[in-house]
Amino acid sequence: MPLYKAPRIPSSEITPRSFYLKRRELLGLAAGGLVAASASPVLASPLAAKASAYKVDEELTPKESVTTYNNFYEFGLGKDDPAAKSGAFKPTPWTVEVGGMVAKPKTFGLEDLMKTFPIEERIYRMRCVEAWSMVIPWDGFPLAALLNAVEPTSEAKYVAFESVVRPEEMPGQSGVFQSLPWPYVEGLRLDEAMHPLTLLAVGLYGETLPNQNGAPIRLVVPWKYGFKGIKSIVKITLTDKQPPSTWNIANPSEYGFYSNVNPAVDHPRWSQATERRIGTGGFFGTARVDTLPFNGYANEVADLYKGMDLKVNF
Ligand SMILES: Nc1nc2c(c(=O)[nH]1)N[C@H]1C(S)=C(S)[C@@H](COP(=O)(O)O)O[C@H]1N2
Ligand SMILES: [Mo]
Repeated sequence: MPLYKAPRIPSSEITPRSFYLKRRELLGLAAGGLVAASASPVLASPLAAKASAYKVDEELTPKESVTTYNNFYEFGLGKDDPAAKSGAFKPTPWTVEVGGMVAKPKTFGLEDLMKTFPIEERIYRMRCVEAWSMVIPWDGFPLAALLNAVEPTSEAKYVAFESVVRPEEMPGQSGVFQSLPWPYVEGLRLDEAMHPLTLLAVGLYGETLPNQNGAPIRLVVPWKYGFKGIKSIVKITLTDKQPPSTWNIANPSEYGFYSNVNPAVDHPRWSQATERRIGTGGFFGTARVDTLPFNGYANEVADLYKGMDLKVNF
């Protein structure tokens, strides 16, 4: 069921022309001006995303790869499990409980969130800790907008996130052998959470977020490894203590709390100096490119970590 119906901003206003053309091909749109939402059979539920200044001028990862090569252990360990096994998951209705050290705790309905906070398109470079990367056009709103609405108190120093637990809809959460403890949890320092790059995504490629990508709402932090981008969020809590994070609990020597993309700090079992750019060099191509400090967002975020030893705080 579409959550939001409005004509989409033409891609020409958002992306460089080469990507615009490529995108039009992908979406199967006819040449011409504005395409009304109802006129396109491809856009089942277009999002009213506005253009934003946040976009990398790199080739977009094809939607096919973005939606079939996923990590979402609630649906299984394989990259194709989330797309194959998330069909029974129901992302609506949905609420997100926001509380803890805030003046105005509130449980938001999803439609409420999407009406209250203007949705922007952000084209972000994404880097998984497994040394692969994508360039994804997200649709979402800054996490800061939501946090400001609930008014964090002066004691709040961190933000804790929690994913949904629904073993009956998520095959990776049932059975004897559990890959991870549930719920999946993550955390950010408050200044990281308030940074304008930090997004709550509700869509990608102009459409409602597919189940496998974390429907209906997930975190996107483009300068950190992908696992910080917690999916299917049901709870956000402001706190004065560093929150637990799932991969850090699972293996603290391999996955730190910060997990900023850093080519100079290798994972104990593999190098982080380069990455496979999924979807380049043909279908599921694997062109290898250098990994950039803070995933290329150093100008925007390096100041957040001034004076910190990033080898210790990995
Ligand atoms: N709840 C939950 N969130 C999650 C994960 C997960 O297994 N469960 N995997 C993480 C990892 S390792 C990555 S790389 C990204 C992948 O997001 P994508 O499938 O949209 O590319 O989601 C992150 N968020
Ligand atoms: Mo990842």
